[in-house]
Amino acid sequence: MSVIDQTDQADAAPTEAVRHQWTRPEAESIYNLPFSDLVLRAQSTHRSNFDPNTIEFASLLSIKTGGCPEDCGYCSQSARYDTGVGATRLLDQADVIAAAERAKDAGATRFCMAAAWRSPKDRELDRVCDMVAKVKGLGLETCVTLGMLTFEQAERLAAAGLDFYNHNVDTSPEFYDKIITTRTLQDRLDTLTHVRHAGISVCAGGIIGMGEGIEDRLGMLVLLANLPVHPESVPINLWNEVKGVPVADTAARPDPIEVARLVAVARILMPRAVVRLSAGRQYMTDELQALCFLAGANSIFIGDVLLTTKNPQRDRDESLLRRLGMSSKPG
Ligand code: SAM
Ligand code: DTB
Ligand code: SF4
Repeated sequence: MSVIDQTDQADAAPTEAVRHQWTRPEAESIYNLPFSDLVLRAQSTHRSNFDPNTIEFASLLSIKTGGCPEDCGYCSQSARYDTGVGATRLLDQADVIAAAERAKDAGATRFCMAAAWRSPKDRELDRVCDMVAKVKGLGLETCVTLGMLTFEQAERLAAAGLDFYNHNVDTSPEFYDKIITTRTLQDRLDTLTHVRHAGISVCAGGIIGMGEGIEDRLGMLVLLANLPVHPESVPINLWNEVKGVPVADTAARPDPIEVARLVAVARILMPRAVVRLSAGRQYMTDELQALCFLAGANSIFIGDVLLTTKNPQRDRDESLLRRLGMSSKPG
């Protein structure tokens, strides 16, 4: 039987305690609840921790695209695959600030800057730290995803005022080696520890639809939920199709009900995390997105592109949220 963390439980919501010792069988039995029971439990947990009609808007910018030495089998930016995505240099600060201003005008509250690196070099990190400080000065929350970090690098980002670091576990421990060989899952967990110890909030999630089983999707959530502190943000990405990568040969788009069930499990296992419907919303119907919000998702990326792939158009998102009576500002 799992043990409830007494310290966290004291101030936790009555519907779902914050726990860090979830088991796979527990996650499976929650996932397999009758759908109405599952969604009710997830929605009750959600309401105890968040305004249920508020969605966080995050905006994403690729500050350094392509030419990445890593072999992540899903990614258009790996130099190892012929995907048609070319390598760029690190963007100039002025271009990044201009993009952040546009994102703020479009309603984003968080600005995420992503670089196709295995890990940043010192002089590259200096430039990203300057960008973080400037973007924060616009009144936006800042997030970066730059690959693996040492503790010292995380400390430098913290000193620049960085709010969040995104580094995904991507999939279950069992499926991981089928997708990536150039960095281990432990490497990723080490980076998350460095980020956490530097006092930066953690954004960590993964990808579904690469050919993994439901047990892998749940294994990924259990891994995240059993970190010593839950990630503050959990992005759930549906694999966005990319031609020329290994995952293109194994991918299978998840059944929509499976997606909603998984979001509900993420909400229940990590009651206070902001769960983001991240990549892959372009394949979701409005009805599926509505179900996912009901199941506890409360963040999206806005903007027509993510890094190298598409995201729903702004007018489609606006129409959906209007019809659902949801907005990015608390009601
Ligand atoms: N290079 C850095 C790294 O991987 O650590 C940061 C950028 S990387 C693009 C950030 C995350 O985006 C990956 O860990 C993966 O979870 C997600 N991602 C990449 N390509 C994707 C795709 N085609 N569909 C869905 N998610 C994707
Ligand atoms: C995350 O989990 N999803 C974002 C962000 N973190 C950096 C990236 C999605 C990338 C989708 C594929 C692309 O556009 O190239
Ligand atoms: Fe490189 Fe990140 Fe893409 Fe992996 S996911 S190939 S590390 S850009």
